[in-house]
Amino acid sequence: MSDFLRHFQKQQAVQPPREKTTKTECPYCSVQCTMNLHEEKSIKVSRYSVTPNKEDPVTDGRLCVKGLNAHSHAVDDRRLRYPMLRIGGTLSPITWEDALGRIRSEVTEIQRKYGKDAVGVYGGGSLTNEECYLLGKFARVALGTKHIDYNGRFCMSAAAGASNLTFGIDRGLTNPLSEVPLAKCIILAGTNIAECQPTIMQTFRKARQEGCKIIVIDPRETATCSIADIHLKVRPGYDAALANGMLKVLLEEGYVDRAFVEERTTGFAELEEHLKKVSLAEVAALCGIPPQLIVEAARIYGAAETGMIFTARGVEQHASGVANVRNFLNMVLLTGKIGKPGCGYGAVTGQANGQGGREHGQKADQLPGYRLIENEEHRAYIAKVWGVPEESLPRKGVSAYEMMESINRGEIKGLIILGSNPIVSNPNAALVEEALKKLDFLLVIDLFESETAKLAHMVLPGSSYLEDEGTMTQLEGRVLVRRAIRPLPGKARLDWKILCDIAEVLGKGEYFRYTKAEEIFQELRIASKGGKADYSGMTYERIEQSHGMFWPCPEEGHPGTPRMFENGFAHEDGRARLAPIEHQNPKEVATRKYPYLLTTGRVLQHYLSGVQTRNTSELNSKYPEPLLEIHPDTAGEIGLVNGGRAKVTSKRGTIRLKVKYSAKIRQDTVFVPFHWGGDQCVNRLTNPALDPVCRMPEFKVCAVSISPN
Ligand SMILES: Nc1nc2c(c(=O)[nH]1)N[C@H]1C(S)=C(S)[C@@H](COP(=O)(O)OP(=O)(O)OC[C@H]3O[C@@H](n4cnc5c(=O)[nH]c(N)nc54)[C@H](O)[C@@H]3O)O[C@H]1N2
Ligand SMILES: Nc1nc2c(c(=O)[nH]1)N[C@H]1C(S)=C(S)[C@@H](COP(=O)(O)OP(=O)(O)OC[C@H]3O[C@@H](n4cnc5c(=O)[nH]c(N)nc54)[C@H](O)[C@@H]3O)O[C@H]1N2
Ligand code: SF4
Ligand SMILES: [Mo]
Repeated sequence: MSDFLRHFQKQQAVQPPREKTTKTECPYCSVQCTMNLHEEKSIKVSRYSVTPNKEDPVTDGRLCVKGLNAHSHAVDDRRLRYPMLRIGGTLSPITWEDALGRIRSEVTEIQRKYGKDAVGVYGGGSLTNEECYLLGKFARVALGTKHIDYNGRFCMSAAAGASNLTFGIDRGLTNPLSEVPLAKCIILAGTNIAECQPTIMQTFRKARQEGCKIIVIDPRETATCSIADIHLKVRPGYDAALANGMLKVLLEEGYVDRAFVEERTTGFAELEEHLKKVSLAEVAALCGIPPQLIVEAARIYGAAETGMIFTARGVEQHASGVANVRNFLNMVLLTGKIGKPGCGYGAVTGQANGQGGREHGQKADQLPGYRLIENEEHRAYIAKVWGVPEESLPRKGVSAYEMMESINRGEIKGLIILGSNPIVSNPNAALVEEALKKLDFLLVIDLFESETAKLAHMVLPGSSYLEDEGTMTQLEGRVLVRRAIRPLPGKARLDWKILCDIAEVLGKGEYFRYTKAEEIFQELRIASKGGKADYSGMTYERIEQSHGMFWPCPEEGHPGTPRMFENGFAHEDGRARLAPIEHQNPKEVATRKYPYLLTTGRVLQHYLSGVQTRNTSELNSKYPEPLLEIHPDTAGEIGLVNGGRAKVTSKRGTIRLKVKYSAKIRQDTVFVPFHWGGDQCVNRLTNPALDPVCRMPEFKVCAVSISPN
């Protein structure tokens, strides 16, 4: 050994690795668990690990397996580090200056030739509130296009649509999670909390220990069923019918809270009339559930002194998603179980900022603070905040999947995507891929070379949660500040800064001059003032002092609003709307050619289109490929073996998957998680039929044929 090496080794031995611990938040789901990132720095390498923040009041200091490994993708060497331009078929590094110059010429040329609306913007719910707000402003002011929408269209739109119609406002959970243990009956409809928001399972367990009865509605016996007293194994697509059956029991067996209905709702007579016509036997047959079990479930909810209903994508991701949710809201209102401790409703929000992401203007019809782009007063107010003439604000555009259709028809020629991987997560994904290939200019701002980035003309390296500061609104409606704790890798830039840089080269820089995220928040506060999602009373300082603040918070002295609807609903007359809901069959039912129902969703280890979690070996090794969950009897009929391969075909395409027997799923239904792209992308099969109100696609049911492969 040379003297130098000996010296070097000795040095290393005497210098213990330097340790640094910083507080951050998990970037994945809507619980937004806070955690500590530990960095152990020795001379050459840094080692990272994550531990829970024991003081987190929401999770009681827990993290799930995704959180425990959340540092992994963010510090990965495969992160994008330079802007890249497609030259001769491959993406090659270029400078920011060249990239921005190219964006200016592409965007200007497309808009000159085809008009302002020929460039679209597509956002996501993992961005901070500041970025969601800025993206909406960027589309309307820097590009002047009406075409902006985001992935929350596939996520929260049905629950939002239903809550707006019924309550006059949409905040995911009407009560803080700390009230869950006060409920004596909880209905979990199409929500798999054990795998999708694992760290809040403890609060439901606590409720159960206090004597709460839990009813789970899901075509599969999921891990969440471990806390269920009753499992209603509904046929996918029949939730509204099931709710009609339960409502009928509530009505006929005297569980209606007459005083509440009288004082705080409208529409009872119409609902009563409708329920008279509902046949429980028919409902039971449609849902594939014994009628007695439906009656029992309704009685438990009806008789309970307090109760809460939660829905998630199982109920919502249907072409009848809004109607489905509304029928569960009918149950909440009919029994008067809202606006009191332990009584309420929750749409269990999905993405990290799934709640804030839907409030501040990245939706086609929306302006900040839940204002509407077609409302003249709202337009005038926001135009004033932005300092632009009202006439310059575009009108409303179309929903996320409809943007893809518009691209496919050649109407939209340029697209800017920030924080989404649409060729994996859109329904009818093969068409979406074809459409994106037709674009004159596709710009993707991401952390990795995602499936969608691989198709792009230009890819820009954006920021991860460790580098990017801003506020996130978690599932309770609680706004949290997340601080930046690491430098950006390579030449990556902050997502919001990239938007400002593009605005600058498009000649609109004067509207986008911020030096830090907090300045954008100050503007967002003003823009949301007087809107439904009012953040105007919040400051970073106030938020940090109290582990988050619940909106609405209309003044600086205001404490925020943990529990909604204590005294009134948000419609002008203060009343909530009961509404008769006619059950509709899903758009595809089983036929001779396509005899099985396919439903889709999530597994514990992976997150959404999988780009981050597939790039995390600790997670990917535990669940490396999508499995077709199928009942052994059904598999036997088809001739599939456990661990063997199957071919699954819908009207839109075919994919091939590994088979996993599961006696826990209905015999007429199969389940496939959607975290993979390419030949394993289940969205090549899913049905893009859209809800008439909210434009949510029917991710949760389509008809398929299955054969051995
Ligand atoms: N591990 C993990 N956690 C996540 C995510 C993730 O990708 N991975 N994503 C986050 C996001 S963005 C979201 S939106 C949430 C989603 O959270 P969830 O909505 O809870 O997740 P899903 O698995 O999509 O669907 C929930 C359940 O609906 C059931 N289901 C299917 N069809 C029907 C039906 O017709 N009726 C009923 N009643 N149930 C049905 C499925 O069997 C499934 O168990 O999770 C968040 N958390
Ligand atoms: N079949 C089926 N399809 C579904 C669903 C289903 O249940 N079934 N669920 C739908 C739902 S609920 C959702 S929310 C959508 C989500 O689906 P997508 O919109 O595709 O969401 P992600 O996978 O989160 O995509 C995020 C992309 O942005 C990148 N990214 C993550 N964080 C950041 C960031 O901070 N900055 C930047 N610049 N990039 C970032 C990631 O690397 C990734 O490539 O999928 C929908 N699709
Ligand atoms: S529950 Fe959600 S936020 Fe918490 S650690 Fe798991 S994925 Fe992250
Ligand atoms: Mo979602």
